Amino acid sequence: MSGIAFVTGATAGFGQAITRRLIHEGWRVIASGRRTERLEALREELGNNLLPLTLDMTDAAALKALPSSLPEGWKDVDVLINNAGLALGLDPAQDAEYSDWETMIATNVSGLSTITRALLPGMVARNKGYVLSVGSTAGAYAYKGANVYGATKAFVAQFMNNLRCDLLGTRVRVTNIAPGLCGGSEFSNVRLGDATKAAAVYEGTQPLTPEDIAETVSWLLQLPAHVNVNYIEMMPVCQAPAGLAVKRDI
Ligand code: NDP
Ligand code: 8X3
Repeated sequence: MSGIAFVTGATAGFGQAITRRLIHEGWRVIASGRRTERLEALREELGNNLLPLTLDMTDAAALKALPSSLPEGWKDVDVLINNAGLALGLDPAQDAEYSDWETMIATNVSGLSTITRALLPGMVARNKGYVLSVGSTAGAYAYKGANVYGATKAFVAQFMNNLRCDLLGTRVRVTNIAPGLCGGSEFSNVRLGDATKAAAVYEGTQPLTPEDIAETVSWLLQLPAHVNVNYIEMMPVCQAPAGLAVKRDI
């Protein structure tokens, strides 16, 4: 499979690694995010098979205007890689900032579902396409401080499951990739707002890398067109879902 891939969150981390990988494999890539200068730098690096697109995932009108708002020759998106997203904070629910919750829901839930809705009709009409979303292990396993972030990733998981039902009878594929601990991106800096605290998250570990995620995306896209992988959960060897907590004498 090759053609046009639309990568959200291409300015950093997974999205940047996925963009580089797909361009090197012959795809044309619409690389989107809010930081225009980073997108322009990517075009400088990767050439004219990359279309930089400044796009805020919380701007519903801009998302709904897709794909018509894309330049001629870029409207028929074959693959949507729903990667843009973020976690904000690790405070317990009772102390969390309302605004952090609102931003995570606006980006990870509303933005992701709106862009998917906007690009699906073209895929269905062409009877060819792929919606590949980056969920998280946080969507399957609860942990302290994950409250709304984990819930947004559970949304991604179930939205992808439900899309598979609606798309049955078409040749449009759907996958949820759910990584665990992954370094080499801005994720923890964004979440914790502090470089030292962010670095401590990965201390003494060998986490997944953005290139590991890009490798998985690349593999999925090379599978025969009749194969649909519903769900992939990835963790580094140093991580496992290691049990429930018990608090005594409360
Ligand atoms: P980064 O912080 O490095 O990258 C996040 C990307 O999302 C950036 O390109 C950013 O672009 C974009 N983004 C955030 N908010 C918006 C917005 N409102 N509009 C448009 N783009 C936005 O994080 P990662 O690469 O690590 O994360 C990518 C995805 O993977 C996220 O969905 C994250 O939840 C998920 N994930 C991450 C894991 C990890 O441990 N790192 C593990 C599991 C899942 P810009 O700021 O330029 O707009
Ligand atoms: C990112 C992985 O464990 O920080 O989604 O939630 S985790």
